[in-house]
Order: sequence, then C-alpha cells, then structure tokens
Amino acid sequence: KSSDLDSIQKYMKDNYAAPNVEYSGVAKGKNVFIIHLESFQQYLIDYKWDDQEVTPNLNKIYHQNDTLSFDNFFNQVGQGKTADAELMLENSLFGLPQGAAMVTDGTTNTFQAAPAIMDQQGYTTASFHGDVPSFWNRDNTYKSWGYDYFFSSNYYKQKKSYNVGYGMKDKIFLRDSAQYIQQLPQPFYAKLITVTNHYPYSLDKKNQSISKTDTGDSTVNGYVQTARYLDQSIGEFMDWLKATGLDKTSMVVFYGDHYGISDNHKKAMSKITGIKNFNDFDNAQYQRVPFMIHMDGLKGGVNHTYGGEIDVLPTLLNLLGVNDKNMIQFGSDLLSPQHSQIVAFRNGDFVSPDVTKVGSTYYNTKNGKVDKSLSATQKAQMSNRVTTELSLSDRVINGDLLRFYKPEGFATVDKKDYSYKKSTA
Ligand code: GP9
Ligand code: MN
Repeated sequence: KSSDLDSIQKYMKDNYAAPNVEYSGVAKGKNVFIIHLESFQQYLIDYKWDDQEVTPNLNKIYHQNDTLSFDNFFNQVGQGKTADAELMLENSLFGLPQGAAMVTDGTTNTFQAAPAIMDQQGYTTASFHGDVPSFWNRDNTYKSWGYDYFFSSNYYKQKKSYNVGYGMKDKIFLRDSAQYIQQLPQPFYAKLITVTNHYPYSLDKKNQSISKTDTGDSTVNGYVQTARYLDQSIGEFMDWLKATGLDKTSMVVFYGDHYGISDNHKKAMSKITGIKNFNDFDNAQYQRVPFMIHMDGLKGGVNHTYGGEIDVLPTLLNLLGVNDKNMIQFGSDLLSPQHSQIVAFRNGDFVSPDVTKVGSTYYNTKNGKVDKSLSATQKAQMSNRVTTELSLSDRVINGDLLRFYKPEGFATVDKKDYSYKKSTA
C-alpha cells in the first residue's frame, strides 16, 4: 500500500543529515568512474608481505592529496555479497536479510538508483563486467536502475587464457573496456567491476608477482597474489586515464565490496595481522574496506568518519551537486557534520567509534574489551536504531514501495527502454 511509505518518509525526515556544503557540487559535470575492488579489505592498504608493499598503486592513490580516503569505512553486505554492495552503493538501500535483492526483486521492483539519477542530469551511464550478464541478475536489475549500457562478457574478445575464476582477468578486462569508455558521450557515469581478486584467489603463474603468504591455510594464502594483480591492473588503468586526459575531467571512486577472508579463517587472520586471539570483535573491525574519491583538485586527506556502503550515494550526489533531499536513502553524506556514525551490519550487529556490537556482546571499539559501562537503555538505543533502519529498508524492497513514491524532479524508469543485446551491425 502507498500508505506504507508514511513511516519510511517520517524516518527519512527525522534522520536527515544535511550534506556538507563545502563539498557540494565540487565534481559537478565531471565524468564518474566507480571502480569495484573485488573482495578487497582495507588492511591490504600499506600492508607489507615479503618486504614489499602488496598494493603500491592503491597505496599511492590512498595517500594522494587529491584523494579523499576513509579509514573507518565498512562493508555491510549479507548473503548477496557483490550484489548487496552494488545495491547499497547505487540505491542507499540495504540488501535483504536472506538472498540477494538484485535476484529476488531486481527485475520487478521500482528503483531510484544512481544511474537513473545521473541519466536525468544529462549523463551517459554504463556498467562493465567480464562475467556473463545473468550473474546476480545484473542484466535485468540494471534496466530497473536505468543503466544505458551494460558491457558484459560477450562484449569482450574471449580467449581461454583471458579467464580465471568468475570471469576475465582484471588487466585484460580494464584494457579492453577502454574502447567502449572512449565512445561514451560525456559526461558519463561508468562502473567497472573487477573479479580476479575473488575466492579461491587463483592466478596463472605468469601473473604472480609476489609470493603467497604462509599462514598454513591454503584458502587464504593466494589472496596477496590476486590483490597484487588487481593493484597492477588499477595502476595500468590510471596510466591510461592520464594518457587520454580523462584524469583531468573525471572523479574516480574506489570501493572494496566485502571481505576476502571470512570469519572461518581466524587463525590465518591472526598470523596475517599479528593479533593474538583474533576474535569476533577483531573480525568486525576487519570488515573495513577501502572507500576513496580521487579527483584533480579535490581537497583530500584521510578522513576518520565511521560509515559504510549505505552512505556512498548521498556522499557522491553531494559532490556532483545533485539535490537528494527528497529521495528515500538510508545512508547520509559521510562529510556531513550530522552523519550518524553507527554502522549497521546486515545481521543487526554494528560498529561505531565507541561501541561495537557482535551478537549479544557490546565491546569498547577503542580497546576491544567488553564494555560493562553501558546501561541497558544505552544498548537498546543503539541497537534499535540499527534494527529500525534495516527493517524499514527491507519494507521498501519487499513492498516495492518506491513504485508509489514520486520525488520531484525524478522521472520513473521504464525498463522497456533498455536492451543490452549486442548489435551485430
Ligand atoms: C561475479 C561476481 C562475484 O559476477 O561479481 O560476486 P560475489 O561472489 O563476490 O558475490
Ligand atoms: Mn564480491
């Protein structure tokens, strides 16, 4: 029912955080690249193995003056993994408690997603990925989100040696995406989804340029090798941006979608991090993933605000000078002084600068000890905030509530307008 929207709208109003005006519109009219770093955890930034930086190119971007980097940014995915990350980033809606909303609701629901929003700002929008179009139901969901183009595996020259794991190797994928990127009318909004740094972290010998770790856990040890390979592919891509001049006219956004090493590998994580008894608290802290915004002339630096994937869309829209005050978004501008720093995980756990909740245990985020100073009311307050936002977001998706919502200045997407079939002409 359309009246179900009332409680959602009330929540939006009560929790609205006005975006940071200092950054409003600084990227207006720029091309946008969203670079998906598969399974990339924040700890890899500046991490050394075998006396070498594992990811020198990303490290360099992280520390550049014109990169706004976040070191307390968390992934918030559930079972939908990559799909949940995509959903959160481009809709500011949470993934569902079970399954992947892109699969269960992507074809039929109404969305007010980043590609549609940017399209209506005069942008060309495209997603690129070297796997089959049907994975995570992207080929249908992207129509609902208003993507003009979806370049998936059949748009790329295929050779047996080009593939590993879930699709094309990142270097080949990014190199061969260039021909399409260059044809996009500007300004464009382009999302590039890498995949080589995906479990089980296998890579052909020729592309291995650092030794495996020696944790004694074979599912973990290849992670540095595929992360290094992903990093090199980013280095090559940034060189290409420079060569084309696109580096001067684009905002490049990087994010890690979710953990690479799951909490089944605490012993190995203990070896990698030097944390003695790597526990549930540590596992929650290690849900940090990169979020970096790189743009010529941007006032950058490492920002310590706590936030997560749900906050990306409002943050980017503010930079792009798009007013989203009337949109239904569960995150808020990471640069807003009013931004809430309680970061929800999909299971109701959360992290904040002071408190981390895992299961029924509340820890002090600063020292990892169980926090006995919190009153029952304080606990309930934080915990309720998290469960409320999750369940309201679920209500939006399960009830397909955005079909009733007509924000001013936004035209509903007609899926029939989109086709991603490759023309033979
Ligand atoms: C495959 C890819 C992997 O197309 O995006 O998704 P994941 O397994 O990480 O959810
Ligand atoms: Mn993924």
